[in-house]
Amino acid sequence: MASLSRKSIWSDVFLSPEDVELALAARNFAQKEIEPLAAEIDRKHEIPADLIKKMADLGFLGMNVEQKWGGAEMSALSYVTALEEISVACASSAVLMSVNNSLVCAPLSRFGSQVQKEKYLSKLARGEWIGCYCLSEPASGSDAAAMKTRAVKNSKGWVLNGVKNFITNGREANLAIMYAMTNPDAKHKGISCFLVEKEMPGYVVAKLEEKLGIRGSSTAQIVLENVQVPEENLMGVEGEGFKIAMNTLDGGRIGIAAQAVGIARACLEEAAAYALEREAFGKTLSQLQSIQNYVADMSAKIDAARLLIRAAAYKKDKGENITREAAEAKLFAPESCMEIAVKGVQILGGYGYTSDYPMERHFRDAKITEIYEGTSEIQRLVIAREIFKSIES
Ligand code: COS
Repeated sequence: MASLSRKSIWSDVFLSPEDVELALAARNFAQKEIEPLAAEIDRKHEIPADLIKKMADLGFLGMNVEQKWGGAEMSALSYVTALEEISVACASSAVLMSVNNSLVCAPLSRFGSQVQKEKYLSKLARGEWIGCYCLSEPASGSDAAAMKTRAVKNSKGWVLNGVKNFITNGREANLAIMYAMTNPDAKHKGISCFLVEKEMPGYVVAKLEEKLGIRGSSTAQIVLENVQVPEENLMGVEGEGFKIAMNTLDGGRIGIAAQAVGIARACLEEAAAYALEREAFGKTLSQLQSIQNYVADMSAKIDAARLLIRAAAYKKDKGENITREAAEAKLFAPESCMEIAVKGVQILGGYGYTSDYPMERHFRDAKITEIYEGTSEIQRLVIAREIFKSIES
């Protein structure tokens, strides 16, 4: 693979000195330990277990969890800053980190009982266990409340049956945050949330998806066949699972937005380095106005996306509701990322279309950020609803 003399193009705006230190440490780790493996991770469709362990040892898998539960107890702002750096190196490693932090440790920290935290949170925060988040199904993605998975009460707790689709970390996960209908007549108010262990009989990782991008990250179909879940593994209140799911996704969405900024930054850094080296018409590409225009647009969009993310993280750290801010970041960063990846490939021309350079991987990785944890269409719906709600109230 060809290599370019890239420089990091980032911003420390709104970061504390500790956050800057963290960003530099995350970058140093990502450049030394992750980036050299990124092409192989993509090709082999697997993140090496010892790399996951290294991420865990640095505290990257439980960044916001309290120290007493084995976490790094850092802010949301620190989390999105570190995640951006990991994403520049490898989007697959970044999504494993994002899901474990935002979609698994976060709801357990917020809604889990003392017993549930004692049993699961420390293992997950330390990265001894990996978690996954099971909301989508074969026939329900955006319309999450239309799920068919059922949980029926019996003398020992709950019996779960159903199929969950597109589950990130599904191959590695030891614990699933699992949503199921406990009262189908009540629609979204009949959804509850369960903690389901991979080792519980009837929990089957049925299929691994072949994907366009983030190929190192596993995406599984999980089938539940009469899985007996103990009563104490109901998380939160029965019937409040949908609210847990939505609240969790508010936090998750700023993580995916940070992943999109990281991928976009990789595109910009590589395209700019290439444009400084490559000559055409007796000049370097960097001296051609069309290329300058592309680079300028890429940079402005990355900076704007990052500001949306940091604004949402800042509000989250103050304990405020971030439904609109998270949806705006999750809308703007991924759509910008996709545009930037298209421009990145264009600047490298034929080389951008081959695996000689990492650009084609970034291009493939970019697309999913517009889809998972709520499509761009869903983010627009959420933003518009929040705007009208704020005017009406
Ligand atoms: N935080 C807390 N509660 C929320 C919430 C949030 N961000 N968003 C909605 N709710 C609550 C509502 O307040 C409402 O509560 P009440 O019943 O007490 O009024 C309830 O949840 C239902 O909300 P709503 O009527 O908005 O639900 P809808 O079915 O119309 O749709 C959308 C909600 C479309 C926004 C939701 O289904 C969604 O986000 N879909 C995308 C799911 C997704 O991201 N999937 C990706 C897979 S997970 S990787």
